[in-house]
Amino acid sequence: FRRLGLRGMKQRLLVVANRLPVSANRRGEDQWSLEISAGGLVSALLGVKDVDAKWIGWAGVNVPDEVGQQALTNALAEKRCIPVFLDEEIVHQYYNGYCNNILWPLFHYLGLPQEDRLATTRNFESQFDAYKRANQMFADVVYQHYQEGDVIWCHDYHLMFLPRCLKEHDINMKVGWFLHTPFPSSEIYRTLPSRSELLRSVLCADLVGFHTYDYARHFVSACTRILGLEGTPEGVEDQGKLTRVAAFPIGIDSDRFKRALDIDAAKRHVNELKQRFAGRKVMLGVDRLDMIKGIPQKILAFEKFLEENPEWIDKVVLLQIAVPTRTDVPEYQKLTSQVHEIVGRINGRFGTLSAVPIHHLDRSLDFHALCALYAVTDVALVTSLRDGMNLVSYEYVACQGSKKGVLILSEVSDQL
Ligand code: ADQ
Repeated sequence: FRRLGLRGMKQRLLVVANRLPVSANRRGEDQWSLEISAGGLVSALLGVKDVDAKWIGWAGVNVPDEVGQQALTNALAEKRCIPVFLDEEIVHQYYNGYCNNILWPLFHYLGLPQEDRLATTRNFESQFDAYKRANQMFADVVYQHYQEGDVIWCHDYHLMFLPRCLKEHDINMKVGWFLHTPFPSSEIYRTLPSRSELLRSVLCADLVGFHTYDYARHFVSACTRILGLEGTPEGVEDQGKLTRVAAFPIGIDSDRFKRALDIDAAKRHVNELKQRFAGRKVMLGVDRLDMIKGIPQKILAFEKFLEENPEWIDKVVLLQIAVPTRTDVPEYQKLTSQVHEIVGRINGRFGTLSAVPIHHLDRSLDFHALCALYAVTDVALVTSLRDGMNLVSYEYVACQGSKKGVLILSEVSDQL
């Protein structure tokens, strides 16, 4: 924050991310309930303390009527959140289409969508257009709430166009942009048709941050190779204007996890889990149900382990907690069915009358239940095929205390 010029509580921080840290559910015409959402960006930013921060983002629901919008705005204000209202069409094109079907797989080295390439090409322009319109809608909400001196912190691949919209509105706004995913090698990034426009827009920010030095280096190479700009040790220079580029590896508030285990609710969960799995070793997976997390690969590896070590059947359990995500995107629907099919087959193959080897839950867990699982399990399996950082690995270690379970971390994860 200091690098962006934020000097204490007198200045405000406006965090802008695609999703707010809470999901909204409608209970009546003007009644909303709010629930904290599970995901890395939210977890990472829970650690932001000692700043006067407000969060601007989409609440994850379509609210076409004014009464509903006003009621939701009021409910969110109590949580220091400000909604951006996106209609179904723009969500389909911008979020499901351009963000989740194009940028997300590309940034994780899965390439542009292979299936029906021609349809993707046909849709590409309209999706990119929707992406820019959506970013402008976020910018419009920022302008409504901006006060001179505020620092604006834009997050992730959803909002690469936002720094440009903000600076076009007011060149003096202090703008940072942080990417939570990997930034791929320029060889991969250059396959994106809108590569130059997006890079130029991100470069409008004053400070651009990545989890690792490698991602920052890839970004600078993309700017030099694609835009012909000059990379310097501080960042990227364009006609005398410097955009600073740096690595800011994200972490967790580890004390929050340790403290949670002192609460009665967590202690109850710990005791229940210990009784339930007594006499067996427990391996744990906690992921959003996303193709980059390598969930089918993890489950198949567990099957291979049982196949090669039959003495472990009935003595070890894999507990996979997979919170559903992007459920409107066909690729994610296919992944869910694939995981269910593999789990069913392995449980049929190795299960006994008294126990099954894999417990798979398609849902989010509350914070104390999650901490209890991290505390009692013997092994945590993080098998991402690529991941920006991966906070689950940190959370597991923070909750283990003196137990010293084993963290098995994919060798392509970037914490190594
Ligand atoms: P994610 O891909 O969401 O984040 P990750 O960093 O592992 O991945 O964070 C997931 C968070 O969600 C963790 O805090 C975890 O506790 C929580 N969570 C996951 N499954 C849950 C479940 N079933 N129930 C409850 N909570 C659950 C993105 C990038 C990452 C990057 C983060 C932060 O993809 O690479 O580390 O942002 O920058």
